Amino acid sequence: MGKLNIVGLGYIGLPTGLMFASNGIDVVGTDLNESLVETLQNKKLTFEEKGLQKLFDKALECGIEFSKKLIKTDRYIITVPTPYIKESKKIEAKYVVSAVSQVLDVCEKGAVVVIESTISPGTIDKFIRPVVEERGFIIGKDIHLAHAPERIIPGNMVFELENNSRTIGADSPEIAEKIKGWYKSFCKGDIVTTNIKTAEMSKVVENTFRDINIAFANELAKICDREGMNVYELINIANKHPRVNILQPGPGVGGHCISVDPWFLVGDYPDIVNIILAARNVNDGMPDYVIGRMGSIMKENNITDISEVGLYGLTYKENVDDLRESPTLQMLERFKKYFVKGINVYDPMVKENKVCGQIQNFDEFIEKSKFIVVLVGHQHLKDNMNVLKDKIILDTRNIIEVGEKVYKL
Ligand code: SAJ
Repeated sequence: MGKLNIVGLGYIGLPTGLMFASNGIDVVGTDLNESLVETLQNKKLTFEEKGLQKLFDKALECGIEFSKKLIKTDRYIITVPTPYIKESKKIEAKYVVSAVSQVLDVCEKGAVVVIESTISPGTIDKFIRPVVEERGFIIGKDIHLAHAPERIIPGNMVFELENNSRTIGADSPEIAEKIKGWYKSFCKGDIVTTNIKTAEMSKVVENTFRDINIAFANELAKICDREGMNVYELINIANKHPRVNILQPGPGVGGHCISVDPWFLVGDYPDIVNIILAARNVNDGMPDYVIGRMGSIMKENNITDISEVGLYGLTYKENVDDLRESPTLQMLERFKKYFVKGINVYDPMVKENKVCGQIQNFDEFIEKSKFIVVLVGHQHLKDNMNVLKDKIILDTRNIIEVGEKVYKL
């Protein structure tokens, strides 16, 4: 077998490539983003993630290479972004189609092309096969297609890469087994093989399940607020039941996965979806709900000056530096729309200023903000709880002990 070419070195491609390389596979990672490739070639990581530096060092020792151009080989794993089109809610397949097309320009005859990026069910049939066939390739002979969706959770990627179970969908059991052999180099979990469409569907369904469960928790938070009840206590009690496992309410569902994938099902099955769409709407409505809660807390405490208000946390969840689809960004968009200016924003994980009002100095943020809305439960805040004691707080992540001036979701 030739080198394993990882195409797309983002949040999934990079750790995956490093993991393969650290486990004895000859890997080259490719990305069109020249500065990203140069950073990696200069032995610097492009994002922060627990355990990634160690893995990077090991992969470098094992000889991983990074390239701006695709090389000729007989095996590729594609890990490029797959967003959705805002209006239609259907997948934007152009990046993945373009990556496959570029692979066809260079690959060896009989090459195996595995797509790891999340794709909506039927994407390979609808968008990839036609491109391959138009180019004169016979699928199953000149080229083999497969889908091996990733499942790793930002914040615990390295552990989950090694320990999660995986799914591999291919046109034939032989190709599925061949790919399984590659992943077995590091994956300690079960590796289940199936057809391509089931693999596509399983990934989207897993993230949709979580979205629906979070929406349920968010709806409970609203019910409890109306009843003056503590939603966290309620969920804690309900979860003592052996078959109940409710997730946690929060300011909204961000990230590039859970807030995106259910839309694929909404876009493709508009006449069938009910729960899936309702859950999306509940979760997408949470930033507005938090703004509403902020308004009533400000009124209750006679706060009229927005520059006395601080939003803690810009990332989509705790202890990551990823801002994609973050609830805080969604709230800031709303403020912009209504010409609300001057709110303070702080996030210890975001070292460059990305939004108006962002402050890099934590002490300055604390000093300016009489009312703090905790939107992300970073470890940083847990380590600095003492500075919050005289503040009015809306804690949307349930990380602060209940107190006189602490409001919960
Ligand atoms: N959230 C809540 N309440 C919860 C859990 C999460 O409000 O109880 C929020 C988070 O704050 C965040 C969003 O949901 O804004 C998503 O966070 P997450 O930690 O649930 O998931 P992601 O997006 O980081 O990663 C998910 C994972 N999918 C599942 O757990 C089913 C991961 O395993 C996938 O690999 C990843 O999506 C992906 O790439 O698809």
